[in-house]
Amino acid sequence: MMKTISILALLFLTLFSVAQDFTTNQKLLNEFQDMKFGMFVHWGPVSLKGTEIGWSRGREVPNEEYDNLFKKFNPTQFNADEWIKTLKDAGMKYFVITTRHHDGFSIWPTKYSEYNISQTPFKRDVLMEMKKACDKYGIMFGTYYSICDWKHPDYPLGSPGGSTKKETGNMKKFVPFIKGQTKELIEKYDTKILWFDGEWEEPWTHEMGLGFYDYLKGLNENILINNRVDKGRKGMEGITISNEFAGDFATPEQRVGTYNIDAPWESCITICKQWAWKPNDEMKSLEECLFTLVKTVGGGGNLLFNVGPMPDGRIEPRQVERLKEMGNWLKNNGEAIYGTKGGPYKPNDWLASTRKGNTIYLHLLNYKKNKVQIPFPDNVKIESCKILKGKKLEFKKYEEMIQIELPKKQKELITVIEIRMDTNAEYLQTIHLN
Ligand code: FHN
Repeated sequence: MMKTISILALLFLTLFSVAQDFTTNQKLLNEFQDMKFGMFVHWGPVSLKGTEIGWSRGREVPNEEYDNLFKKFNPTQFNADEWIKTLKDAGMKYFVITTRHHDGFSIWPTKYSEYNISQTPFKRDVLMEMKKACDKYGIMFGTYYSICDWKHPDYPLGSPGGSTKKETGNMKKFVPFIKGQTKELIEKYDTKILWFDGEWEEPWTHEMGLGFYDYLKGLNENILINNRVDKGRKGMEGITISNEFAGDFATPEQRVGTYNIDAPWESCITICKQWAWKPNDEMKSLEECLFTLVKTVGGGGNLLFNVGPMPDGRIEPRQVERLKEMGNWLKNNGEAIYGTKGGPYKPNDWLASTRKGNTIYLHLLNYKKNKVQIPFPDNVKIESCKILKGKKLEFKKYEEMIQIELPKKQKELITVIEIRMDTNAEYLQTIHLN
């Protein structure tokens, strides 16, 4: 009898472990990965102070003052179509906005908390307006949601930065709160990406993460959930330390993720320094923005590029201009980005590469030499070699190498070379360049 029970238990455990194989909607994941480039938005009443969202509460801005900023939050120049126009002009394909950050403020009229947009002078449901604008322009709509909430009485830790304890903390009451709110984001706003964050603190456990992932996929299997739903994220490197942890994609932060063409990942990086708006915040150059994009895509990942809109509701004109410049580059070179796979050459500081079907795209970064010599398999025949949408280039192959003659003065920040071959480039082994 005992023997059959232990066999049944074993059977159940194996079945359960197999069940751990998280139900990711592959079609949606492929669509997500093919998009490559998205807009991340960190925004809320804190933009009135120009300090960092969440972290400046109880640090630069006393809790009392921070928690009353919403009474003055009135972004009258907010225009969802304008934001999406900026997104499209940048060549971006999807959108993720902070719905509730660590500071606890919800930008939609949620029934689970009074501390939301409907209590501001602005009142309008900016989240629904963004959702509608995304649908109108065919942009995938995603929602950032912080698991930690340093203001909410039921969440055990508080500001500054989760460093204080709340007597009232009770995760048994807090988890139903976040389940309620995320149910609204799925059922009322039909979010396609649940971009979690704030999972690193002690009150949130692996068991809670697993349960929450299954709960959300139970509500709608056709959504993507990042790896910050659980406790498997390896810090800012963002990779998932093992497949016992839930999450459909990894999330390196403020860095180009490590080359990986087997498991989906997305780097989230700021166009300036701070996530939320800061007056005169240092903004990345066009070169740094484009190099970050091609190295990320060349490494097999997506880039979620962040802007922090101003308290009046506009995205800062200089940031709009910089994004437009990125979009102009993508207008000419988008075929070497969208829908490609990373590699076969691992990105370094002068080259990144992407591939699609029988074509490899070399992205030469600020490359001034008049020829490029890189390893290339002898058993692969080259049909054509040219500047993307430009002139044919002379090349010669020898001992597992290729030498390509380049036009004299390359003025481009990035010179993209298209190499068509007689075999599928996606099957080529990864080639490490010194
Ligand atoms: O604390 C947040 C930070 O404010 C921002 O939201 C980033 C975005 O990925 N994540 C956290 C820091 O890891």
